[in-house]
Amino acid sequence: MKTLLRSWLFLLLSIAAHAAELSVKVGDAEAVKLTAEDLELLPHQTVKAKDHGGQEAEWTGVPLYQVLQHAGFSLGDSLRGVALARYVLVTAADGYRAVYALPELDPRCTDDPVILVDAMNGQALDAKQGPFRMVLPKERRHFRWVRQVVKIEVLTAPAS
Ligand SMILES: Nc1nc2c(c(=O)[nH]1)N[C@H]1C(S)=C(S)[C@@H](COP(=O)(O)O)O[C@H]1N2
Ligand SMILES: [Mo]
Repeated sequence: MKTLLRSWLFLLLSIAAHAAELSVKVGDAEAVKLTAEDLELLPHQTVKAKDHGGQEAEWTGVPLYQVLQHAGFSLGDSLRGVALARYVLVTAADGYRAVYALPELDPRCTDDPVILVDAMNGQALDAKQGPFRMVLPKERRHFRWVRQVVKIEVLTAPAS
């Protein structure tokens, strides 16, 4: 009985740990798994933006290009050639997906950040939003503010 309880507890704990794991996959390379603790070690940025309900909040997280860099993908010296046909696909726990083009992530191209947020108003994100959420403070609509991000992929648009 005790063993059964222990294995149940183990199962529950692994599910909880798994939920907080983010997979970053660059092309055909093996996916890199990131936990909330891994993300905490990366450089963070805080921005102010209104949530979908119009409430102003402070969002803290890691710029998406730096998450990619951590997983071994660099935007490179200049975005041109085949790099311009690459894009980032972000997938949520509920299957919601959104695409971001590389120049949108590059601080040399734009002042509008694209951030993988892990805290709002100094608190870790709740289960509805987090543990990770995309935040684009300058984007007027919120459809790319993907909640519960579980996967980030760098893909290449097929040649036609
Ligand atoms: N995972 C996930 N993220 C999502 C959505 C969704 O359906 N699933 N809807 C998007 C849309 S269309 C909007 S307007 C905002 C709404 O943000 P809120 O749920 O925090 O109000 O979340 C965005 N992020
Ligand atoms: Mo929306």
